[in-house]
Amino acid sequence: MMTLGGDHTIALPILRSVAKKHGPVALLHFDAHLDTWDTYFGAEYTHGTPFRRAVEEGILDTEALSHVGTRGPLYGKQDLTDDEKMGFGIVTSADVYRRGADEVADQLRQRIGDRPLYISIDIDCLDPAHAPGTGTPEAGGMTSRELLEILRGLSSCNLVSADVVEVAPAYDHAEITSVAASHTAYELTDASCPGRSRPAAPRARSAARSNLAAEPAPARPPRTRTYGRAAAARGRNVGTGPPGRPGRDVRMTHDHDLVLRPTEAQSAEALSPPPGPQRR
Ligand SMILES: [Mn+2]
Repeated sequence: MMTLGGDHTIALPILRSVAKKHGPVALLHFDAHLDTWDTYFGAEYTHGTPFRRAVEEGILDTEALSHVGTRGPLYGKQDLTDDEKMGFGIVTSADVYRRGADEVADQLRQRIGDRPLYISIDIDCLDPAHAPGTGTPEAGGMTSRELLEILRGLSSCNLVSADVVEVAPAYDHAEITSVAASHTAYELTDASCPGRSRPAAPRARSAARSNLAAEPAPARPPRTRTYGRAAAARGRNVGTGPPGRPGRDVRMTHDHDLVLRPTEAQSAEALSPPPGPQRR
C-alpha cells in the first residue's frame, strides 16, 4: 500500500494499520527533519511528531530505524539524544553527498535486513531546487537523482508499505516538486512489486565502478593537443597555440578524463609575481 500525502501526520495511523498486519516494522524515513519531536507548538499529534508516537506505541522495530537526508533545525536541546535513544540512525544529506547513493543504500540494506519495511518520504528531504513546493523547505538537501538511486538500491528489501508526503502544489513552480514526487512514487511502486527482484544490481554497479578504478583501461596512445596560452588561461579550447609559445598539454583519454598539466614555462611563471601596473 502506498499513500500520497498530505502532511506527515498521516504516517502514524498508516503505521498502526501496517503493524496490525506485519507487527513492528523497520522504518526508513527520508526527511530534512527528525519528526521525532515530543510536541510541536504544544500539540502531541502533528507532522513533527509521528515517529516518536509510533515508537511509544511499539509499532516500529527499534533495531532498524533510520533517517536519511536530515539537516533541518532542531526544536529542543534533547532532540538528537532522544532520537538516538529511540534507536534511530541518521544519514545526513551531506553524508549522502560524500558517500554516494550506492554506499548509503548498501548500509541501509544491511541495517534493514529482511524485516518488513516501511518507507516514509517527506519531499523536503530534497533540496528546494528539486522540491520547492513544500511547507518547510531547507537548503542543502539531496538531489532527486540521489533519492531515486537510493530507492533503486533498496529494491531487494521487503517493502510492505510507503508514503510520499508534504507536497504542497500551491508553493510549486513548473511542477518541479510534483515531478520529483511522482517519480519517487513510481520507484516505490516498482520496489514493492511482489516477486520482483533486482538484488544484485547496486552491488554489481559498485563492483563495476571499483573494477574500473582498480584496473586501468587498456593502454592507448593519448591524443595530445597544445592549446593557446589565452585559451588555456580561460580553460577553453579555441585552437592550437603556435609552436614555441608557452602552452598547456591537454590529454583527453578515451574515457573522457581530462587532465590539465601546466608546461614547465607556466609552472616557472606561476612562481614569480605576475607583471602588472606599478602601484603608486
Ligand atoms: Mn516530515
